[in-house]
Amino acid sequence: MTFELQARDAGTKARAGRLTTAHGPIETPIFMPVGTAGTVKAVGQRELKQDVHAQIILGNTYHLYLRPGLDVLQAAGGLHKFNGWDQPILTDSGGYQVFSLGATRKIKEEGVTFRSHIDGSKHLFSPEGVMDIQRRIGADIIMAFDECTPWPCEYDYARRSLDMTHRWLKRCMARLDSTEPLYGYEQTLFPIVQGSTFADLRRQSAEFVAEQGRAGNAIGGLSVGEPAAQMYEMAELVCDILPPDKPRYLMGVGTPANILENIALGVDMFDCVLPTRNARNGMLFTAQGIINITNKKWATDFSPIDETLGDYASTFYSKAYLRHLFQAQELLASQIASMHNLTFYLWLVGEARRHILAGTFAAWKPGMVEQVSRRL
Ligand code: PRF
Repeated sequence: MTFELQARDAGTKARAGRLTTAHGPIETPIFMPVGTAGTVKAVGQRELKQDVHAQIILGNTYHLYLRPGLDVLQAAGGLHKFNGWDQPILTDSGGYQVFSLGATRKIKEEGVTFRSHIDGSKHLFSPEGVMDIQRRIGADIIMAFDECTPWPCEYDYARRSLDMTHRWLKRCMARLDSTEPLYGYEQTLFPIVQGSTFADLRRQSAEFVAEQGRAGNAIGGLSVGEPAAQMYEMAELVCDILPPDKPRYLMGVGTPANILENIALGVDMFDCVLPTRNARNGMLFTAQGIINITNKKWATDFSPIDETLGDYASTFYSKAYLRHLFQAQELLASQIASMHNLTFYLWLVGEARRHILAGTFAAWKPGMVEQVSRRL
């Protein structure tokens, strides 16, 4: 995997780049739609490619391991062959998903034991096991096994957890580097910076991760309930330490405004369930602001969902029709809203990229942050 830095913004720390994987290029900054169980909920692969213009999607180790399971995925020849998505895929390590299981999981040095949310069966995820699982799933970018600390978090807990996440990273690297890809193409490991909202821990973690010299790096443990100002402070501190010639991925972020602000701090890659999850509840992100499409005020608004984007879902269907579909609990409501929100997120990072390349990002960003945060 290679990363070419194409431009740096003069007024902020924003960058534009091109990441090349075995399944094609990714132009950064980029948003990656979340496809937890090998499907981006309510959006088909053809629409993801042709309408949404997604360049890379996410999968989750935890969900795919439990269902359909590794035997099925391996028999298919990996996740790309199984779901028909022939562009890049990233899998999260399952750490984050397992930790959110709450009472049914136990964290130890060896790894995490947990119970399946599907049938209650007991499992162990260890750094080595999670590397083996991600080999069998076959994503282009695979994530280290980490602990995402809750927020707020005691300093002592955060420090001990961070040390364990660093030991786990070493174990992940040893395992990955001593095994071969199963499907003939390269798989790249991204380590994850943790350290909660403690500046000294974040600095220590960013330095440790930078020293490992992997092809890309991630920032975890943010957007877990802390105030946005603290998220930005930690992201900036970490970006300033991580190597400039490698892509930086901020995990699980965020709102359109969060994404623009973090691009300005030097983040290149994002993922979040917000555009798809909120779409299914009728919350639409548009270039004019945020819409709750179930609101009565849209009942006779026959204008397109968002003319700015120019894609199929956003221009073909009207606000009034989409509202009706939600009122009637029609399945098409989720499809249109999810396609639209994802198209908007990809449009937004594309615009950011265009402005970085043109040298106008710093001047463009504040107005756009305001515009996309408005409630209509
Ligand atoms: N670690 C992992 N996945 C994640 C996170 C993390 O800290 C987050 C935090 N926002 C989202 N997804 N492995």
